[in-house]
Amino acid sequence: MTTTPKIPCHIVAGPLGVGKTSAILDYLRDNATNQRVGVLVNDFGPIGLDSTTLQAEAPTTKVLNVPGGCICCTMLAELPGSIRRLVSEQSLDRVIIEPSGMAAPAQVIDVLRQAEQDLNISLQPSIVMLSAADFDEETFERMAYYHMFCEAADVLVFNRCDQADDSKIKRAQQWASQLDPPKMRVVTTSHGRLSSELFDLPLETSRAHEPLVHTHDHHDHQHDSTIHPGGFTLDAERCFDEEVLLVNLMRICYQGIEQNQVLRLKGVFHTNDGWQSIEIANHEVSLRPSAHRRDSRMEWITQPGAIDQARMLEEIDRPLNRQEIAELLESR
Ligand SMILES: Nc1nc2c(ncn2[C@@H]2O[C@H](COP(=O)(O)OP(=O)(O)O)[C@@H](O)[C@H]2O)c(=O)[nH]1
Ligand SMILES: [Mg+2]
Repeated sequence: MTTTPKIPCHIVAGPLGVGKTSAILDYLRDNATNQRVGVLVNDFGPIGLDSTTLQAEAPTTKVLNVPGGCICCTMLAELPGSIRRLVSEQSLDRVIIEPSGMAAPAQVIDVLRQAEQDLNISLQPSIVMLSAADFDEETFERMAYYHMFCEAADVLVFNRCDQADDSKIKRAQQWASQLDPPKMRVVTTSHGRLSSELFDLPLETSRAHEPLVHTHDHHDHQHDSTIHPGGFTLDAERCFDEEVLLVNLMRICYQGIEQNQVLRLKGVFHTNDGWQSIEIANHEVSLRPSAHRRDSRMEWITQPGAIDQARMLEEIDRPLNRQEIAELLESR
């Protein structure tokens, strides 16, 4: 019999772009100095940008990426092995798992629960994030997509409250408080700022050890073959023009590439204004200084067709043309 204490293991789930990585980073900022945290990220793209960001911003944290590509399906099969790798390399006080936004959280929880004993981990109350800005009673009642996330939540977080008005936030809280079985906590926040206490909720009161009430079985979760990930890495020496990058990103965010929509895009670039982290999420472009500066890299998901590396590079580095800029500004 081993008497090694079980390692608390958390899952932070939710749709693509809702703020999962932001929440994990926020936790690490406050806690990574006094405990050894292992983070397992299943990012959407083949490059593993979230894990790179996490590693750059929280260097003492052990970060492991489970490569995406085939997204949910791959991750489920590889999850126990990845956790084993993470915990065997060094002793950890805690493990946090960020499943891809495309994975059904209940399935991830089921896989973890089956492997709990074997991996010497103890599954903690699940944290599931949704966007307060997306809240609407009718939609949340109607769509299996939202049921899937809400049912798997022990702690339900409405993030992006900065993008929702007060009455919407109140209605979201009200709606969530009537869920059955009741949630351990319903939290509203912005930018993934969560109280660290949510990672220390007592297990006794958690529903984590009861079987989840599955109203949707595995067949409900089908791989969406119209969604295509892509990515590239480039030598650190190559320097991009920040303005060119930004304008091109705006174009592909608002207009797509040919008939394809860019659902999500993330990258880190060496520019004439230093290293910048760029992003398309929720139909918005953002750019901010980056801690990562080893190489330029980017990944994306498009729908309904795939965009290859060469084409994407050409799109983001395309020389600017005044008329195009004027049209772009007008179309906003
Ligand atoms: N306005 C706003 N942006 C947010 C919020 N939370 C996260 N973001 C931004 O949304 C983007 C996606 O967040 P991320 O944490 O990577 O989402 P993930 O895909 O769930 O891991 C990033 O650019 C974040 O900075 C929020 O509450 N409000
Ligand atoms: Mg993420």
